[in-house]
Amino acid sequence: MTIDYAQKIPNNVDLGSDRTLQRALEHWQPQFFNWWNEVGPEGSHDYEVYLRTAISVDADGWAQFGYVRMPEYRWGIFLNPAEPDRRIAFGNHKGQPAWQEVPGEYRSNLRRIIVTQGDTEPASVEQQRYLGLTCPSLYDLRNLFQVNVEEGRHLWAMVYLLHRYFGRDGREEAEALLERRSGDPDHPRILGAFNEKTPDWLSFFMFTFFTDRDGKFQLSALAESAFDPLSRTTKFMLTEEGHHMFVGRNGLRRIIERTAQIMIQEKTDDPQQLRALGVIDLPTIQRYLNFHASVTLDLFGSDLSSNAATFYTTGLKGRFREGVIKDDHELTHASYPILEVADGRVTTREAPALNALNERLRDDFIHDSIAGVNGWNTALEKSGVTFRFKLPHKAFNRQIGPLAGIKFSPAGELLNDAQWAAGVRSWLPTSEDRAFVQSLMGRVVEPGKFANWIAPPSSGINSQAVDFEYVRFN
Ligand code: BYC
Repeated sequence: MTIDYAQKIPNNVDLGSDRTLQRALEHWQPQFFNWWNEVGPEGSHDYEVYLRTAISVDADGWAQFGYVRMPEYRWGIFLNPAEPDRRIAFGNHKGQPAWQEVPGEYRSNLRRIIVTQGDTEPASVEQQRYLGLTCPSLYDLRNLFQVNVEEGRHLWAMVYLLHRYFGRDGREEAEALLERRSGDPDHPRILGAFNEKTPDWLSFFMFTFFTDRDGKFQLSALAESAFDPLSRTTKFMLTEEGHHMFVGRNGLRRIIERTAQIMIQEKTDDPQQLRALGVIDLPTIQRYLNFHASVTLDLFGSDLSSNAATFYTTGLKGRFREGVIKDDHELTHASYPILEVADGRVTTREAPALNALNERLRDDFIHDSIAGVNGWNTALEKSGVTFRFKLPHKAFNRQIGPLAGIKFSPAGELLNDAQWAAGVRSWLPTSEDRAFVQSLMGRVVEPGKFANWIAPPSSGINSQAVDFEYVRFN
């Protein structure tokens, strides 16, 4: 179905036929613009950016490229087409028709999941607010803005569900989504990682590599939901999420490629020498990786969670690729291994699979992340550099779940306080690391030019040249 751009809010949900809902959203829309102006990308108001906009959800329409003045981006509401006779794939309601309305008894849990998902979207825009001022190229600036406008659209996606299906409570939650602020001690965002700073582009690429990947796994689990509108909206969000992870994966690959190039050219792996040459030494990149991986691992929640069990048995949230898993999709008698500390060491023990669903999704995420990290190692190998990146152990630097506060090295060894204190500077970014990375952040906006610390991409966006004018400043 094509989206009707003649309407104030582009949509493929036939908004025009529901005057009450349309009015509620038209009331929320100016508040969204105020929020965007207040905490969205700094200084971007007059820029014309070569952006992808969805004009329909089918293959031809979801990625239309053209220049858009940033505040005029058309944030819309798009759901994937309904699957005829869709059935619930898991939990107590397995085999029953998917729900088109919210069952009363699941209202508050469903609302809570949608609010938590919705809260991450504006949070990430707030976290990335100042990055445009220090972009390493026009190409990267454009990618940042693409990510930002799409996170804004994902907020719209959740706000639509709140307004359409949750009445007054939903409208209040939609307003609160614009009131919380990333990192604000009085009104923080809901989940930990979304209150961290994203102060430089190395952090941004790590965030889009790891934290947007949490998005991929959580959205995939929600795409299985028995509540069909949530399933359809998250399926469409997932198509957009792919580009966000691409930005992270390729951004990091380009940084690593540039450092490796200088290492070979200058025949050195000395961090100080490399820093003096204006590139980011690989151990510093590993420390950033350790930080972002561990903070993101926390986003999956506690290893054992009765919430997760309830969400699954009641059909609200499934597993990653539920449809291809070969089991009974009820898990009442199944078990799953979780980590625990016993007799001074980490071991695994079998726990009820239903309660361990957060852990299972975390493991799916780890598997996917390792594949990405291996890609950089292959590139290092090809360039003749012996350094290898490694994902830290699942127990490293955790703040959520039973491993929180217990000290482990990135290799997974249990440590006492003195051992932790002796190692932490080589495992997590130090203030000196952060200051050094910050010192590299200039602003490069001449088409085809790139900051010294990052290699150009191998190709441009939408088959455009790498030196295409991705952003026009007016
Ligand atoms: N920080 O029973 P537990 C994305 C809370 S990213 C702070 O284990 P549960 C994106 C938890 O809320 C995807 N608090 O939790 C990426 C609970 O609090 P209450 C986002 C945390 O419910 C980049 C308590 O601890 N989507 O889209 O099983 C850019 C007990 O914990 C944290 C979703 O997350 C934390 N890290 O699981 C833009 C999907 N972890 O209720 C966007 C929706 C846990 O007792 N959310 N807590 O006060 C969920 O499915 C679940 O809420 C969670 C938590 C998996 C997050």
